[in-house]
Amino acid sequence: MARRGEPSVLAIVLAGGEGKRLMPLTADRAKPAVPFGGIYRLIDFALSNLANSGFLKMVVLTQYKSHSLDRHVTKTWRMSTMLGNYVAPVPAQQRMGKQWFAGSADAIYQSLNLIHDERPDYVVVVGADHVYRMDFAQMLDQHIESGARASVAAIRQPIELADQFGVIELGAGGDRKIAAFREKPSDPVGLADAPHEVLASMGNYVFDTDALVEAVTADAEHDGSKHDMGGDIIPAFVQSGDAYAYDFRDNDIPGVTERDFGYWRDVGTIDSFYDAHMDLVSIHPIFNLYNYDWPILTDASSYPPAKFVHGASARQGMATGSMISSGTIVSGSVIAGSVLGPNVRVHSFAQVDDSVLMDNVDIGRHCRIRRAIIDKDVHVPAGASIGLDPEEDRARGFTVTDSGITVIGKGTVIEA
Ligand code: ADQ
Repeated sequence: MARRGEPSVLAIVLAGGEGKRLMPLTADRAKPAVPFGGIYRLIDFALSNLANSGFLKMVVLTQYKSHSLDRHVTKTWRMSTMLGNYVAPVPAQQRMGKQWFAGSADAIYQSLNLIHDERPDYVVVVGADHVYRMDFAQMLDQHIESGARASVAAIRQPIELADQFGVIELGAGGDRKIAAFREKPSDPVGLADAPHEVLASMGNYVFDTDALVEAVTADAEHDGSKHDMGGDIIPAFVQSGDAYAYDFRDNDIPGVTERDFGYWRDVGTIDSFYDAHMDLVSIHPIFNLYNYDWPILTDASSYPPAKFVHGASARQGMATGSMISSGTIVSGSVIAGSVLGPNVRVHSFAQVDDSVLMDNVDIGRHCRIRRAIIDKDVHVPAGASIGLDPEEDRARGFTVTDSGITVIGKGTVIEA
């Protein structure tokens, strides 16, 4: 419920992404449902940011392999509806015919009934696959002040990544009006004050409600459109002179320090997903999960605390530079620089370095694990090595990135 005098806001979370570049982690789940940081799912960052911003009416548009995403949103983010707040997963509606969603704008078009039911003053549209903290209420304030009909959150990124982002060019006027917007350009132009950088769209938008409804409706009737927010809708607002950029550096978050100021990671590839985990376990975390002034929320499991014991090995089970989730037992083995999810077992004489182990992974005795991501429910048999020899890992059917990260998909059976 909006407080009296405050604008009413509906948040739409785009959570239909396929996440092809995160395979095999997205083999049977949507990208926003991919586990992150031991106990979270990627979508928890977007939903936590919205909740902390005070925007408590959220619809989550899902489509691709949405089962585990639906379950997570329903189970973890269910709210009391007494005050009119909700987080509702909404599967592809197919209201306009049998076709699957064509793109993110089509997803919104097919769900216009949600906007009509809610009749908000503003609609905040956010992606669901980034790791960051952001106060969308500050972006809304600027949106209202600027007179924009559409605002696009913007962050500087290295120019070599321009083909992964919508690239914004500001006008010469010194205000933040967007003069040009090109989705994933192959010939980007650097910024005047930083030729090796571009101003990238973060995929988060604020719209006047009627402007968004008009834009996605007009787009739906346009045959040549890919029905994509970044590719079609934002460029249309730019053309009519109604789009403004919101500079992420203006976003002031409680508890954020110089170390994690401006942190935003698109974890769309295995390497970036892995690197963002290493950011969590660095000594002075550059992404600080322990900032309770802007908490990242998720399901609080009822596992017992993590435990470190002697196993058959004479050495004490131990972990350094690591995050170890509840229910995990490290027995007579050593963990370093790693993130372990809930209910993992690591048995005697094993060594796990610089790795990400998800729920219920079981590491047998004498195993050596290095620079690996092991998805849920994988049992690694005694004596196995993973991440030490890329050729051997590939021969065993594991995914190995060019930078040498080995990934083992959920439930993979590994031969002894
Ligand atoms: P991409 O992430 O490549 O670029 P897209 O694949 O449309 O764009 O994904 C955006 C968000 O929408 C993701 O959260 C995805 O899960 C979701 N999504 C995609 N199709 C959907 C559908 N049919 N239904 C529901 N959800 C859907 C976008 C912008 C760029 C910007 C980058 C920032 O287009 O301009 O720079 O995000 O990472």
